[in-house]
Amino acid sequence: MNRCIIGIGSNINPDENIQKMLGLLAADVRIIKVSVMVKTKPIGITDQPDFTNGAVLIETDMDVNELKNYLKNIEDRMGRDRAQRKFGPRNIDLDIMIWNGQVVDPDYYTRDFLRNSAAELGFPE
Ligand code: PH2
Ligand code: MG
Repeated sequence: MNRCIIGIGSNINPDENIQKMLGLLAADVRIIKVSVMVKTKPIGITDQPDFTNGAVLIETDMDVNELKNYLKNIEDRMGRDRAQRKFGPRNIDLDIMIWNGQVVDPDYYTRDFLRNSAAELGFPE
């Protein structure tokens, strides 16, 4: 069994989209804990709505690549527009941040909200 902390971001109908995403996720992995969601100022492209960011701790039998593809599939099912700019608005963004106790997303080191969410979910041990 693998343990993973997934970073969550949204700046298009965030409350609705994050709830919907958690419902989809719960069908396929074991959700252990969801962090609080916080409002954050947009990084990169600043001329866009504020983000809601948080994270979720899960357990899954999927390996890291399977989970990556699975999360992409959730983003697609939720109608994420991949024509948007890299740092532009998104209705849901899911990034594997911690995999079995290892940081795998470099944004962890530069974004306070990611470190805060991970800490709330017990990382580092
Ligand atoms: N994600 C981005 C670009 N900018 N800004 C905030 N506040 N939160 C994000 O999750 C975020 C962002 C693309 O990865
Ligand atoms: Mg992201």
